[in-house]
Amino acid sequence: MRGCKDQWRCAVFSFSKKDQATGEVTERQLDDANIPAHVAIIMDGNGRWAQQRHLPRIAGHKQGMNTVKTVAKAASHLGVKVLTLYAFSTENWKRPTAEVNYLMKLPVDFFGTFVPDLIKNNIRVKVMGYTDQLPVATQKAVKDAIADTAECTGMVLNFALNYGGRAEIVTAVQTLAQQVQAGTLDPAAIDDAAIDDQLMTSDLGDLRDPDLLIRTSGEERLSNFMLWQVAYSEFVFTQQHWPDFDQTALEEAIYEYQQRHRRYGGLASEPEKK
Ligand code: V07
Repeated sequence: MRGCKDQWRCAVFSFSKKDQATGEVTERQLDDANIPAHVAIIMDGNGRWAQQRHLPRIAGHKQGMNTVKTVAKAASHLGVKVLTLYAFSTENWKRPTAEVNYLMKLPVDFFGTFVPDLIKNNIRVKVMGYTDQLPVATQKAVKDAIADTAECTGMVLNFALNYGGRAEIVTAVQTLAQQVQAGTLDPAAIDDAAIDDQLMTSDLGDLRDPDLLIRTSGEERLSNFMLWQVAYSEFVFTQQHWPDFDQTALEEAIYEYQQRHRRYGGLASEPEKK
């Protein structure tokens, strides 16, 4: 296929979609030169997925974690550089205690079952959020996952954990205000880049802003996710609940992204971008 030497890698760029209603199969081709570098996903619908099966909500979260594993590997094979996943928001503490306790065990579970696979796939774990407020065992699992994959040079799997977009901006503003008060920062020097540098995505450098934001399960809201960073992102919403999302669903979303981006082909950046 088109000047590509790696058979397996190329195979994933061509995919077929089956229409559930008509049974019609469509062959589609992804443009491997236009894979979004940073994909962010709001993993919604675990509870609804479980409810439809008369299962407890936590069964949906468990299945959702397995989907994280599938989608992380698929994204990495497609050439995505950063995959950011909204795992737990600052608002999620309002859920029933038993559910929160279960969610807090997921990073531990994930670490115990998936780190060797991550290393094999050269995937590095990163976490953004107020992790110091998490239970100690959860913090340890997160730190271990980061440490054990620190040498990986491929895709960054970035979990937003106890993350909130407004809180992130508030923290950044407080830091800048302290620098102004200390006399080390001129208010006139506060620009886009100065704010970028104070956000939790600063260590991602040029890859800090998602090119593509996906939200599953039919909701079409941002829900306090990466408010600053999605200023120029393409948004793709899918009906599938997160546990049903898979490699084909990811390819579909990237295909949609590429359809929208074709019109900018050859330009350094789209017209409205700074
Ligand atoms: C969580 C599974 C995915 C669906 C959405 C909610 C439930 C993976 C992690 C995780 C986080 C940090 C880390 C390793 C793994 C996770 C929570 C929930 C709280 F270092 N999935 N997942 N964390 N869900």
